[in-house]
Amino acid sequence: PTITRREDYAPPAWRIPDISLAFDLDADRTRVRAVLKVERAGDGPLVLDGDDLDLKSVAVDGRVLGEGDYTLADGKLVIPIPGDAATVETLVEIAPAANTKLMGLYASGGNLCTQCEAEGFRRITFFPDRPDVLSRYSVELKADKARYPVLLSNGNPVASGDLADGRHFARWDDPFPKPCYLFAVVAGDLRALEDSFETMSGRHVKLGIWVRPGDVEKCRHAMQALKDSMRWDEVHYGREYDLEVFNIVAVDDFNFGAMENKGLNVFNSKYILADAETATDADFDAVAAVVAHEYFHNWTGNRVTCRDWFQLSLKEGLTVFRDQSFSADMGSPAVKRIEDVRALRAAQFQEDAGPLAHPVRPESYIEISNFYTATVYNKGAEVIRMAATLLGPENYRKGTDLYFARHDGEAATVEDWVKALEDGGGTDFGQFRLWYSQAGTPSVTADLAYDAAAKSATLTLAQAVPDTPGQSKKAPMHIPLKIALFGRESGSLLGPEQLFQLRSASATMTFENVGEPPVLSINRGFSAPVTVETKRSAADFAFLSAHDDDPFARYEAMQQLMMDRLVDAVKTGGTDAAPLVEAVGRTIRNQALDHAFIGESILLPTETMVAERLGANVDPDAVHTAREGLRRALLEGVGRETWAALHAGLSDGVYDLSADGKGRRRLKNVALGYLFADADDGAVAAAEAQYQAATNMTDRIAALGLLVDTDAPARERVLQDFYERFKGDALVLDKWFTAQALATGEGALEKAIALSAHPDFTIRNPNRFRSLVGALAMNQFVFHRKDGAGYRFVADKLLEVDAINPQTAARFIAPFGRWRRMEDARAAMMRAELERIVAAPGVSRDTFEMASKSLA
Ligand code: BAL
Ligand code: ZN
Repeated sequence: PTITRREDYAPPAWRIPDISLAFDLDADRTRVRAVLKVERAGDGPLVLDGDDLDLKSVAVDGRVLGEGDYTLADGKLVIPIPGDAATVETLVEIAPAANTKLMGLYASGGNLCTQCEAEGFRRITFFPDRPDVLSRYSVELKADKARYPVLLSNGNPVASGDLADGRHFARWDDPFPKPCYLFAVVAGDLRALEDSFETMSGRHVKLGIWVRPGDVEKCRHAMQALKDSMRWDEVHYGREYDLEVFNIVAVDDFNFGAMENKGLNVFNSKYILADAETATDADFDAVAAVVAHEYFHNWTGNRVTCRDWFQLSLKEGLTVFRDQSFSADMGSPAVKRIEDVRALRAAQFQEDAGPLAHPVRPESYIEISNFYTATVYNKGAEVIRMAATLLGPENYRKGTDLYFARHDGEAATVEDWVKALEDGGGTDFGQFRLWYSQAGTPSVTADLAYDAAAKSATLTLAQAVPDTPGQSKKAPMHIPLKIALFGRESGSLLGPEQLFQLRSASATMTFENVGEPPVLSINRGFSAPVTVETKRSAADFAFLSAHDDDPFARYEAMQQLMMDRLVDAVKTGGTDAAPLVEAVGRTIRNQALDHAFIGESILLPTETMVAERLGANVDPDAVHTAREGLRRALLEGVGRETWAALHAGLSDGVYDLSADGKGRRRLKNVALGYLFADADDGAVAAAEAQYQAATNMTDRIAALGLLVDTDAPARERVLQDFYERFKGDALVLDKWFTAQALATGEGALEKAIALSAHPDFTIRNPNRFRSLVGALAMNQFVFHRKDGAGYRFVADKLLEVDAINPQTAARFIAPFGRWRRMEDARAAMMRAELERIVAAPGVSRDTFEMASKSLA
C-alpha cells in the first residue's frame, strides 16, 4: 500500500473557487452533476479523485470529452487542460443503499446522509479530495417528496419548491469557501426541534435539530447545549456564528461520534437523543460535549481549516481543548478534569506506549482514517492546555485572536498555530514544539529532600522520553509542572503553588522557610501529560488524599494509593489495605467534599489501567484476582453497613439533572458497586429494588450492570425486563448488549458469543457492533481468557465487519496490539490473530495498516 508522508506535501496545481452540485437523489441510484470552475495554480493536468463512482460524462468548457481525452485509473481522473482556467463538468452515478462503508452518500434508517471526512467526498463526485482546496458550494437537491420531504445541505437555504411527478427540490448556497470534507447532504423524513439564537452582533440564527418523527422531545438537552456553546464561544474566544441557519441531523448508522460539516452537523444519534428514561448522566454529558465540540469546529476547523491531514490536531486537539473547557465551565471543573485525565490515560497513554504510538503531528500514514486517535485528539488537547497554562489566560487569548485574524479563510498548519500563540502571547515556544513531533509519554522522576536545620527542601527533577516506533534518542521536553508542598504536621500549604518549567533532562528546585517536614504535591491539575515517579509512601498519599487543596491532586493521591496496592498484590500477593481503607473511609465521611468528587476518587483503577502500570508479563487473571481482592477488602474494611447506609441515604427517588443530582447518583452507584464486591442477598435485593424503582437510566443500568455479574435469579429477571421495556429503542438496546459483554462471571464469554446470534445483533450498525464486540474487547478479563477464545471471537467479528466497513473494523486492532505486554502464552495467541488478520484475503487497507504496525 502507498504511504503518504508529511515531507512530501506540495500545494495543489489547480484551485477550484466555485463548485455547483446537482443531486438527483434516490437510494438505489443517485445522479450527481458537478460543475467546477478551475484555475491553474501550478504545473500539470487537472487531477480529480474518485472512488466507486460510475462516470457517465466529462465536459470541459461545454465540450464533451471522448474516452481518449482523459484517463481514469487507480481512483484518479486526469484531464489535460491547456489554458489557465476552465469549467469542468462531470456526471456520475452512485448507489447509496449499497454503501456499507458509511463514507460518502449512504442510506440510514430510510434517509440519505453523507460523511466526507477524511476522504469520503471522492465517493460522491470527482474532486481534488484534499483539505487545502477551498471552494464556494452551491447545491441543488431533487428527490421524491413523500419519501424525502426534508432536503438539507451546507450554508443558507436559497430556494425550494415542487416539481412534476411528486418530486421537489431545494437549493443551498454556502458563502464560506470550504474544503470538500465539510460538505454534507441530508434527505429524509425528519422532524426538527427548532429554536433561535441571537449572536453578539445581534444577528438571528435559526437552529434546527432534525430527527425521526417521535424523537423531537429527546433533543432538548442537545439544543440547550448548542445555545450554551454559541454563547460560550463568543465570550471566551470572541467567535460569532456566521450563517443564517445552523442544522444538526441525527442518524443511527455512523462510524464516529459526529461531524462538523459547515452549518449542517451530522451526528450519531447517540450524541443527540437524551431523556431521563433512556440516557444516563454520562450520556447527557456526552451529548453536551459533542454538540459543543462540533459547534466549536465552526471556527477551529471550518473557518480555519487544515492544510493537509498531518495537521489534523490543529483542529481536533484545539477543539477538544475547547469542548473540555466548555464542559468544565458548565459543570464541575474538578470532576471534568478527573474524567478527562482518566480518558487520556485509558486510551492515549496506552497508545503512546504501544506499537501504534505516533506524534500529535504524524509523519506518515497509509490510511488517514486510522489517525483519528487519542493522541491527535486528547494528547493534542493537553498540548494546547499546557500552552494556555504557560501563557496565562490573557496572553493565550491574544494568541488565539491573532490566530483567527491571520488565518481566517485559510488552510493552516500546526506551525501557524504555534507561531500565532508565540507572537500574540509574547513567548518562545521553540522547545515546546517538540510536543508535536516527539511521540511517547514523558516520564518525570521527582525526589524531595528536606534539610530540617536549614529549613529548606530541594526537589530534584529528571525527565525521559521513551523510544517509540521510528523514534529514539529524544530531546528533553518543555514540561510545565504545578507544584506545592504541604506541612506533614500542620496539614497546610507551605507557600503558594508554583509553576515549574522543566526544560532540561534534570533540574533542581529549592524551597526556603520550610518549617516542618514537607509532603510533595506535583503535576497538580495534571498540568502536563506525563507520568510522575516519586518516592512518596502510602502514608504520603493518604495524607494528600486528605489534605491536598487541588482536587485533581487529591484524587490522584487516592488513585496512587490504590494502584500501588494493586501492583503489590499482583507481584507479591501482599494486601495490606489498611492505609487505603482508612483514606476511603475518611473521604466518604468528609462532608466538605461534593458527592461526585467522592464517587470519582474512591473508584478503583480499571484492570486495564493496572495492566498498563505493570508494563510487562501481564497475567490478566492475576490482575482480576488482585482487584477483586482489594474491592472486597474495601467492602469489609470500610464496612458493609457503611456502604449500605451510603447507598440507602442517597436513594431518595428524586431525579434532577443538576450537578448535585448527578453527584448523588454517582456516589450512590459507586457504593452499590462496593456492596457487590461480595454480592450477598442484601446487595442483590438492593440492586433489584433500585432497578425496579428507577426513574432514570443512570440508576437502572447501574443496577443491571451489577446484577449481570452474578448468578442470582434476579439476573435473568432484570435482563428480560430491560429487553422488553426497551427493545424498540436501538440506543438503549446497545446498553443491554454492553452490560452483558462487560460481565466477568462464569461463562461470560460463551454468553457474549451467544448474543452475537441474537436477532437484534447486526454488524451493519457500528453502534451495535461496538456495543457487543467493542465492549468485549475492552473487558480485559474475558477478552484475554486463557484459552484464547476471546481473541478468536473478536478477530472473527473484526474480519466479518472489515469486509463491509473497514473504518469500524480497524478500530478493534488496538487491543491486540498490546500483545508485547502480556505473558508469553497470551502474547503468542494475540500475535497469531494479528497474523491471521494481516493475511486475510481482501483485508482492507485500514485494517492492514493497524494490524501490520501492531506486529512490527
Ligand atoms: N472531524 C471528525 C469528527 C470530530 O472530531 O468532530
Ligand atoms: Zn472534532
